[in-house]
Amino acid sequence: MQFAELKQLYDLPFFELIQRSRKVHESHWPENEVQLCTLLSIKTGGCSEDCSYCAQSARYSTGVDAERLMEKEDILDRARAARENGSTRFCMGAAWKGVKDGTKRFDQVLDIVRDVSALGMEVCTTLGELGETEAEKLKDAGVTAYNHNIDTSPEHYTNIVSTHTFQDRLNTLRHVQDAGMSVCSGGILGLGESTDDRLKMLEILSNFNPQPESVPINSLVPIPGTPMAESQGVDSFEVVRMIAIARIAIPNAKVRLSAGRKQMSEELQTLCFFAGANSIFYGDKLLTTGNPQSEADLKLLQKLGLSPQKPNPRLESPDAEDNRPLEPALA
Ligand code: SAM
Ligand code: DTB
Ligand code: SF4
Repeated sequence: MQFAELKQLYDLPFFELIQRSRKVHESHWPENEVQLCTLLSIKTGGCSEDCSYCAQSARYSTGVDAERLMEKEDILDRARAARENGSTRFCMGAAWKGVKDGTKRFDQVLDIVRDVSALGMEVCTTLGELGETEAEKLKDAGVTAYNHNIDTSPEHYTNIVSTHTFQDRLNTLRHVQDAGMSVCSGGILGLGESTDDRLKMLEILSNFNPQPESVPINSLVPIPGTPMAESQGVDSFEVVRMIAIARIAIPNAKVRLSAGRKQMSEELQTLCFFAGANSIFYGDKLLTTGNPQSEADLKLLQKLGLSPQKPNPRLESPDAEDNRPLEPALA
C-alpha cells in the first residue's frame, strides 16, 4: 500500500478503522488464535551501536553489563522449556552490530541454531547485520525467520541511530529474503516520531516483496541512561490504530504485539487483538526488560476465548509475487 492510502486509513474514525482491520483479519487468519513466541537474549549488552532506545548499547550507562555468548546447553534448556510451555517460536537475540562468516562467534551461533532447530519450533534469530553468505548459512543451519526491524521512517532513523544507516537495514533484509528465510521486521512507537513517520515505516514494510512474514510493533520501554529515557509514552489508541493499519496493509503477516505490553492494560491488549494482533512474546522477560507473567497471559487469553496457535509444520517463507518490485527501496 502507498502512503496516501495508509493516511486515509489513519484518518478514519476509530471504530471504522478497527472494523475494517477485523474483517481483513477474519479473512486471512483463524479468528481466535494467538502465536506465543519466546525470546532469549543469548548475548547481552556491550553492543557497539548507538541505537538511542537500547539498553544494550555500550555507549550508555544503563546498568546492563556486557556478557558472553550463552552456553549451547543452557540455550537448549531454555528452548525446550519454551516448547513445553506452548511456544511455537523461539527467538534468539544478540547485541551485536552483526555477524561475519569465518569467525568463531558465527560458527558457535550456527552450531546453536542447528540444535535448536531440531526441537521442532520456528527458529528466529536477531543478530544484527548479515551479508549474503551469513544469511545463506543461517538458513542452512535451520533459521526460519530473521528479525531485523526498520524501526521507524528513513527520515527519522538518522535521529535515532548514527552507527549504521536505514539502507544498511534494508540490505540485510534483502539478504535474508534472498536466502529464503522469512522476514520479521517492524518497529518501535514512541521514539519522538510523527504519525507520518509511522505510516512511512508501514508503507515500506508493506512494499517488501514478499511482504514480511511477521511485523513486531514495539512500544518504547524507556531505559534510564539512554537518550530516549524521558520519551513520552504512546497514546493507547495510536497503538491500536497502528496495529489495525499493519493488519490491513500486510494481511498475511503475524502482527506481533511486542515490547511494552507490561505497561499496557488487559483492555488495551484486547483491543489490539481485536484490531489484528495475533502474536505475543511470552515469558516474563524480553531481552533485558520485563514482560507480563506467563500465567497472566494465559489467563487473559482464556478470558477472551483465544488459544495459542498450533505449530506451523511447513515453516516456509512466503513466496514473492511477480507483480511487486524486487528491491525494498527507500520511498
Ligand atoms: N542487535 C539486533 C538488532 O539491532 O537488530 C537485535 C536486537 S534489538 C534489541 C531488536 C529490536 O528490539 C530493535 O530493533 C527494537 O525494535 C527493539 N527494542 C530494543 N530496545 C527496545 C526498547 N527499549 N523498547 C522497545 N523496543 C526495543
Ligand atoms: C522485537 O521487535 N522486539 C523484541 C524482539 N524483536 C527481539 C525485542 C524487544 C526488546 C525490548 C527491550 C529489552 O528487553 O531490552
Ligand atoms: Fe545493538 Fe541492536 Fe541494541 Fe542497536 S538495537 S544497540 S544494534 S543490540
